[in-house]
Amino acid sequence: MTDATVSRIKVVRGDITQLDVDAIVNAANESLLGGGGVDGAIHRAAGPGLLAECRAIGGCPTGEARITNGYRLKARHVIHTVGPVYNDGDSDEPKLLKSCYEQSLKLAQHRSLKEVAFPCISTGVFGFPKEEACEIAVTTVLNWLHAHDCPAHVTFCCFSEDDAAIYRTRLIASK
Ligand code: AR6
Repeated sequence: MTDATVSRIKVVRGDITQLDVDAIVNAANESLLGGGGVDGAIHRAAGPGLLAECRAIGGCPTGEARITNGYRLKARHVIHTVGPVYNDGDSDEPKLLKSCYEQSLKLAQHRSLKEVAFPCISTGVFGFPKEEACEIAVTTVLNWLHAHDCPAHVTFCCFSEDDAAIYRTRLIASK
């Protein structure tokens, strides 16, 4: 991968609800009606307007994505994607996780968004192994950025320092 493509990716450790970007991605569930983890944090920070818009959407299948406004967040939009629950690793989990990243990027491109931030989708409550999920996330985002100008920048927002280290190591390896 070229340095120019890799340099469009940033890794930060922190709370995704605090980021001032065009869109943050939410690791949602198929109901789109909120939950725990990053989903709960995003709904708490965005306020009731987000839940109302999500309710009107009426759900989202695993591996797909939907976009809403950001309401009280600094982020202008929220892209809700539904990661797979990790079962045995042999039930399409990798394919579905890849699809989450691609479908989210596709929505960002469609709206001409410049900067999008992702959490580590499926690696909390849904139990996807962190290293394998990072490999899928970074490969999919790098391939997208290599082929598209939009979004211009992608941030991986990791909640723990351990997760951030996994992403930084993976990105260094891709240079
Ligand atoms: N900012 C960034 N990352 C966060 C934050 C935050 N504020 N809070 C947690 N994370 P999870 P999943 C990280 O469980 O595995 C919900 O109930 C967390 O450390 O939020 O896709 C939904 O409604 C982990 O690295 O999402 C679904 O039912 C990552 O976000 C289900 O959980 C994902 O962990 C989705 O499970």
